[in-house]
Amino acid sequence: MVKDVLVIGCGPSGMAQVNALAGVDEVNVRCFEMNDEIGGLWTWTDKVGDCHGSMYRYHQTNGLNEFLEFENYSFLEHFGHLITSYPPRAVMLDYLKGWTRKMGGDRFVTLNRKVTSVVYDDETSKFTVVSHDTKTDARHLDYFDNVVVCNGHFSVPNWVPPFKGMSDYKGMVIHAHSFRDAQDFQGMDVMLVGNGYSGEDIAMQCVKFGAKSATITYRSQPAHAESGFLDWPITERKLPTHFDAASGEFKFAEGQGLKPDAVIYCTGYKHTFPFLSEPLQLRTPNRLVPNTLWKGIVHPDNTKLYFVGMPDQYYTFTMFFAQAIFVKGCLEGKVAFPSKAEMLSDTAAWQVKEDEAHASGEHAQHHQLQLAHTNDACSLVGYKMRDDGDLLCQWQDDRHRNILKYRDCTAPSKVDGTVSLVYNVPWTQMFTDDKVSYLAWCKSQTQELVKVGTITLPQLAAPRAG
Ligand code: NA7
Repeated sequence: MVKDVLVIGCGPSGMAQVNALAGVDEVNVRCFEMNDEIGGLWTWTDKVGDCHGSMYRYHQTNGLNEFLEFENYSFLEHFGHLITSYPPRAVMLDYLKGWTRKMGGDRFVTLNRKVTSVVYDDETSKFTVVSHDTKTDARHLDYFDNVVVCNGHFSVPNWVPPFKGMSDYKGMVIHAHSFRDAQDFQGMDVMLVGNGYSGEDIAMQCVKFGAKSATITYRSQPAHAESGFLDWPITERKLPTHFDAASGEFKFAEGQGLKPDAVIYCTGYKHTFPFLSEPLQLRTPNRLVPNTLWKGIVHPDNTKLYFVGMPDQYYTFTMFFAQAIFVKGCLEGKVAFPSKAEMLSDTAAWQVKEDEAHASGEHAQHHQLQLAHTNDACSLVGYKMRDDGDLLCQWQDDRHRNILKYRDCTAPSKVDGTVSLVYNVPWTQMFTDDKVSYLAWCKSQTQELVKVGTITLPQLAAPRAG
């Protein structure tokens, strides 16, 4: 019997799922995406507030793109020439869209369609799904045998309690979710709360585009104690203790107070599924092995409900595709689901391993755990995710060596062995995110390298970049 399957969201996870299911005869797949284009996190809007995206202008990827590259779709196949390892956001979006066109997943997507309710009916064994057309507000009612949740988890800010006295602070206060353009902070002293990847990158963006200084405040430990930010006016300090209205300063346990013009909370995001009915909810912090989900994917109370892209991430695109292949296997009846108790105990055992990896303090143990956990699922359907441990270690080493220069580094492709280009403008001086001029330069540079015999490239079909 053909199964009606709904994929919710068409960011990289949803794309992976529709692509994995394209051409599967037993499945009639549809995907509802509330945006007016596919790409999720990789799309950009200047809208703030009640919107899904958390992307900011001028963002260049902050992980080596070689560990994002799909085994069945090289960058070379897409662009027709080499690119750099940390391209502008729009270039990655172009690649993702090209992959989805090639795989045929795009034909299942309905844009401007926001899912507002998903309820499971025990009598019919189907999900009742209510969705709205965001342009016309027309309401739709559909029934599905299976649902795959791919709505991402970098949209809803994890606001933390304000500092004591903060209500007297008169400067700008936003969460990273609403950070759109570093140029808005020119001439300002900025304080960041939280020193994860957002805190680090938003601080660097602000200073690069003209902020006077950035102070990254941390709760647990400094992230850049060894290498620092060289001569850039970026410092890391332990969180302030309170805001002092009399002096207009945030006060710290040690050292001088700080009078920032703006405070940006970079305190992470919350997994949120407002459209799922209570029995279908997933409640988890952002961790490598999410709470309760069997193999990081299957809801233990309803094995017809899957989540793709929910773990905290070292691996991203390739992991989403691996998870999507596992879901495909579930839909094809290849996976025998154990009892709920067995599923929960399997998840708990993986979480113990995750805790051990955290305790070790070794970066490599985290991504090794993610690889092992994903491949544990994939082994049930005869698939294996590529091991990019060496690239992940290189990326971390490059960052530690020089946080301002890691985006100028190169790496070999695991798919076709080609080595990425060094861009003619270093990241510290790149003030545009223009895709067209970036790709034009990459194309002419590749042609030049071929002409002088520095490289040879495999014979290619016409590129699919759009
Ligand atoms: P992350 O990686 O979740 O980082 C959140 C940061 O916020 C981290 O430094 C936390 O400190 C800090 N935090 C959390 N709660 C508080 C409170 N109450 N007070 C102060 N600081 C706090 O989010 P990002 O947005 O940086 O990165 C998003 C994803 O990008 C990330 O998950 C990766 O997958 C890539 P902690 O270290 O926990 O003490």
